[in-house]
Amino acid sequence: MKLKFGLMAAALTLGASAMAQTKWDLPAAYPASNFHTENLVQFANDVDKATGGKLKITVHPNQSLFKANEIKRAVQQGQAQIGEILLVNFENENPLFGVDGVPFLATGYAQSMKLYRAQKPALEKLLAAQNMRLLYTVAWPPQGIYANKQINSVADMKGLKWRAYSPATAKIAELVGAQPVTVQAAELSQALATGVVDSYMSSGSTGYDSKTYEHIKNWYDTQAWLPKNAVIVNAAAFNALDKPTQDAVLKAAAESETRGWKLSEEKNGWYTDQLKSKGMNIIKPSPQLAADLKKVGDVMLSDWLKKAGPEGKSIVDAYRKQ
Ligand code: PCA
Repeated sequence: MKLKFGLMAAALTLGASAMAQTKWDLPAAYPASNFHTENLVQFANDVDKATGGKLKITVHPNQSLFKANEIKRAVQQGQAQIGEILLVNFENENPLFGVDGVPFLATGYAQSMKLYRAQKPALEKLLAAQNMRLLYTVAWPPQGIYANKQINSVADMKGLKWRAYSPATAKIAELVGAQPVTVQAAELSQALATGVVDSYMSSGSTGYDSKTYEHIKNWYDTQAWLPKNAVIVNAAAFNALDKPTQDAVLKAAAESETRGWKLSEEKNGWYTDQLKSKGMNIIKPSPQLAADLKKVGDVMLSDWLKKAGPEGKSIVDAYRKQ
C-alpha cells in the first residue's frame, strides 16, 4: 500500500512537471543562417532560460512548417502558437500592414524606426482584432535592384522578368513595365536558376542567402525601403501562460527587437561585401534612375494613402512629425 502510494505520488509529480512545460512552434520563412532566424533562435533560448525550461519554443526556418503567406493565418487559428511574418505581404488584407513597403517613404534605419513607431498602434489593433498580439519587429536591410542588364533609368527596367515578394513589389513591376512573378525567398534560388525571373528588388541579405551572385551581376543600391518582419503570437496561447512566463516572453521579445534592428544594420555592410567578393557590382544608382524611382515612390505613396484612408494618413503624419 505504501509502495503504491509512493508510485502514485511520483506519477503525480511527473504529470505536474510535464504539464508545466509548454511547447510552442514558431514557423519562419527565411533560412536558418539568416540574421532574422538567428535572432529568433536566440529569442527562443532566452525564453527557455528565463522560464527555467517551462516554455520551449522551436523555430522552424525556411518555410519548413508553413509557407510565408500562410504563417499569419496559422498563428491566428492556433495551428502555430507563434510565428514570424513579413508585414508587407499582408498589404492586400489591410493597407496598414504595408506602409513600410512604400518606396522612399522611410529610407535608412533611423527613419524606419520612426515609421515603425507611427505604425505600431495600428498593427497592434489589427492583430488584436484577429486574436493575436505583436511581440516585436525587425527591419530588413535597405532594398536595391538586382539585374544583369544595366539600369540607368526606369525605362531600362521594361520587360524584366521581375521577382516580386509582396503586393508593393509587384506594383513596382507594373509601374515600370516589368513582368512580375511572386516568389518567396525560400524559392528564389530555384526561380533564378530556371530563368523564371531575371531581376528583383531586395536586400543584400536575401541576395546572399539565395546565392543571387551565381546568376546576376549587378545590385543597384537604391535604399528604397526597409520592410519589417514581425513576430506575432496567438492571444489565447499567450493568455494561457502564467504571469511570470508571459513577462519572460515580453522581456525577451523587447530585447530581441533591439538586438535585431542592430544586427540588421551591422550586417548590411557585411552582406554587400559578401556580394562584392562573389563578383557582383554594387552600384550607386545614376541620378536619372534615382529620380525616376522617386517618382514611382510618389505614385505608390499616393495610391497607398487613398487605400489606407484616414488611418493611413494619420500614420504618415505621425511619422513625419517625429
Ligand atoms: N528579403 C525578403 C524580404 C525583404 C528582404 O530584404 C525577400 O526578398 O523575400
